[in-house]
Amino acid sequence: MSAGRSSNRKTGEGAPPPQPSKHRDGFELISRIPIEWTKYQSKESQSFVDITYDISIQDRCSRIAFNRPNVLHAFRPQTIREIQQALQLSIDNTDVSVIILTSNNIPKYTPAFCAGGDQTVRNNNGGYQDGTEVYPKLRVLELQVEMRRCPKPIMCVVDGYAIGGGHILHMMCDLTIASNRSIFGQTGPRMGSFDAGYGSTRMTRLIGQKRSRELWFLCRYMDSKEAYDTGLINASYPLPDLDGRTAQWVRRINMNSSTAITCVKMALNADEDGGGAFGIQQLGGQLTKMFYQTKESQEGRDAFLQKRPPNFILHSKL
Ligand code: S0N
Repeated sequence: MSAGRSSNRKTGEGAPPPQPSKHRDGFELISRIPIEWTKYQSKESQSFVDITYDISIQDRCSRIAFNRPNVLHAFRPQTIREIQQALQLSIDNTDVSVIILTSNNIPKYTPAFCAGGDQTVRNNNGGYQDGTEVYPKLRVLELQVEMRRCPKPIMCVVDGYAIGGGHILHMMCDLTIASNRSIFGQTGPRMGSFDAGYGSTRMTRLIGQKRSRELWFLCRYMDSKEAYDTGLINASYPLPDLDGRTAQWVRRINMNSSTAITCVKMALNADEDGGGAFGIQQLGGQLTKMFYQTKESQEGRDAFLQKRPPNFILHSKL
């Protein structure tokens, strides 16, 4: 019935019947005018040295950017600590629904998203020490988990090298878009290191066993096209389009339900991470948060406080 009605209404007598089209999702109609950033003036963000932190009230997003272009944004403990703080600022800020992780490139230096752990402060006692740690540690592992547990979607915008621990950070993001001059890879077995956690398991889920072993065993790099073809990234765009496409992706996410996105993120995490702390537990936590907002849940608390038996039947919708 609806097909006949739609045919008459939209195409007229004798015209070909309407066909399904992927463009009905409206994605290509979304504005690609680059996001306007407002310098975020909190006490914490003003003291950032290794990163910059900005938000856009209009586009409901934050931008966390590596800012060490002279070392291709290699991270030291201070860099990771600042990203951890910026991530928390983004989580706590109700004006932020999408978080962008990227880098500030300047023409003088090779473009990079992040060249991994800063080898000049890699310590012989099992971690990194730049004078800011009590003892050397692999702080980036904490950040990986925090990104995974972050209830808001994190989108990585890569321009240039994403190597080693920097490559793993892009894999930890929920989405990655990249300029077409970007390069992706691991160097651990050549640099005397490895990541047997998310750095291996996430990659395998993204691109499969054979290609993961190729990236790790050979330390071969992939360009953007190969990275897209294997499923390592979501999209590759010419550099001049990257800011506009970033804006388009953010705006599209923001048109959708943030609660739905959080629950799907947790479910997808649970599929990979299993039960326990990083899987079902987090999905369950989100459900509890929503349950607390129902009359049925509030009845349990209210009855206790009012010293009476609860009447769940009055409020249950099942
Ligand atoms: C990316 C490369 C190929 C670019 O070459 P290009 O264009 O010739 O530039 P360069 O002249 O080499 O670089 C410019 C300046 O940047 C410095 N630099 C680059 N990368 C690093 C780095 N990682 N640490 C410190 N400095 C870096 C260069 O030294 C140069 O400086 P100047 O001008 O002063 O000479 C090329 O740069 C390259 O190959 N870089 C190394 C990339 C790499 O191998 N990264 C991986 C580092 N290791 C990790 O990330 C380990 C992660 C890990 O395994 C892990 C696992 C679990 C838990 C924790 C960890 C962890 O260690 O964090």
